[in-house]
Amino acid sequence: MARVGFSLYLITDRRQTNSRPLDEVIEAALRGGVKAVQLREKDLSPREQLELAHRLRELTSRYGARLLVNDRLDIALAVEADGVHLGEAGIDPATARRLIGPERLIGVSCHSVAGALAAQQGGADFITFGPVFATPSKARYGEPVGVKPLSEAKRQLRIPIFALGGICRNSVPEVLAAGADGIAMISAIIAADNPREEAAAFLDLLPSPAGNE
Ligand code: 3NM
Repeated sequence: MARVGFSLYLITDRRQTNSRPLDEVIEAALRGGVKAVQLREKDLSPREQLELAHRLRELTSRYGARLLVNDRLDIALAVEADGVHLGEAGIDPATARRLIGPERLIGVSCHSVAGALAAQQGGADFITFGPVFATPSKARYGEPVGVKPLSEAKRQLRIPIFALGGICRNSVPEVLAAGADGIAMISAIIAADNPREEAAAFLDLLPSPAGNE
């Protein structure tokens, strides 16, 4: 975890903010202690993603948090993000590494033990693994895989593994017991009535130095 340095990974979805501006929700989560944010607004145009990335870069820097950009290496580089987050079927981590250099983080979304091993082999710094549980985020992430393959992936990986998909406060002990090094989520924080308090409550459940460097 040393290189990664956070254990709560917040993923954006501006459609789940209950009509609040995304920046406002992200800032509340940062106030609650979130130290890593992934910009994931795939349906925005590249220009719109770039503009949002600039704003989130400013916000995350202000709170000493990392910013990672989903898929778009160009946007990550343009705003001096701390890393990129790749899909299993996207640009492979080894190619991404050549483009973004040795310092920036590479996260990869994995859905199977084989995918997790391939991501590690390709040079990923960490992976998200899921969907562990049924996700209220509705999009098509496939059937929940449960905690068993998460444990199996953990057994075979050296890099940190973040449980993703349907994570709520109640499920944190189970995924930690299964071997997750951290957790990642959209709705539990983005759609929360009070994203600041929710983020802080999640961080309290995570082993120290949860969310902190
Ligand atoms: N990726 P929530 S599940 C963006 O399994 C994403 O790779 C997944 O949303 C994967 O925390 C997911 O609201 C959605 O369940 C997670």
